[in-house]
Amino acid sequence: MGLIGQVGQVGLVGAGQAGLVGQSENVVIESLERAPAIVVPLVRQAPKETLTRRPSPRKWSIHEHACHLADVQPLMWHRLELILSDEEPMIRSYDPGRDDPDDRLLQIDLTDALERYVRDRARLVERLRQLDESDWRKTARHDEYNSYSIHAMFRHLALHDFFHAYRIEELLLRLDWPPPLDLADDDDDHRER
Ligand code: NI
Repeated sequence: MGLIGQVGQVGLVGAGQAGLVGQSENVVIESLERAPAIVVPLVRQAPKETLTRRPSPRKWSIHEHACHLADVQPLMWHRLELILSDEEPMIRSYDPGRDDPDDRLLQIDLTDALERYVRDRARLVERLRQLDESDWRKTARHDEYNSYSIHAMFRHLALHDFFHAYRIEELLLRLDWPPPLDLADDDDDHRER
């Protein structure tokens, strides 16, 4: 069976589990549900010496990318409730570079942030599973996007997890920085590239 067929099957299983919505909503929920299991161990691999080290003065460290992922979740929760309750919701964009002091994320405790990320995400996934198809189609105006629905917002959040995870991984694997913690400790058999 080709890849498309397999993807279709996975989607059908997901749709059967939730019932309220179709495959495109369920894959978004499943991605949001699974992301912390990739993101948190990835962050935990960062050696102490490089955890808060910025690759350049204006670029975030691993610590900052991780804390940012925890930070945006209350914002998304708030947007969801606004779109569900308001007749003509208007969303104002959030840009940490524009809206926050430069060192704000460095002041946050990483362990607290990762715990919030996991806890808030579980709560969000539970909330999303209560929505029906018409909720997912609800829209808002957004000051930086030409269209914005609940579906688009949470697909964006799912992609956003991995956008920052990718940046974290780039920093973890930098040739001129110390290697990630358990890769450095593992024997060669467990190494993957
Ligand atoms: Ni971001």
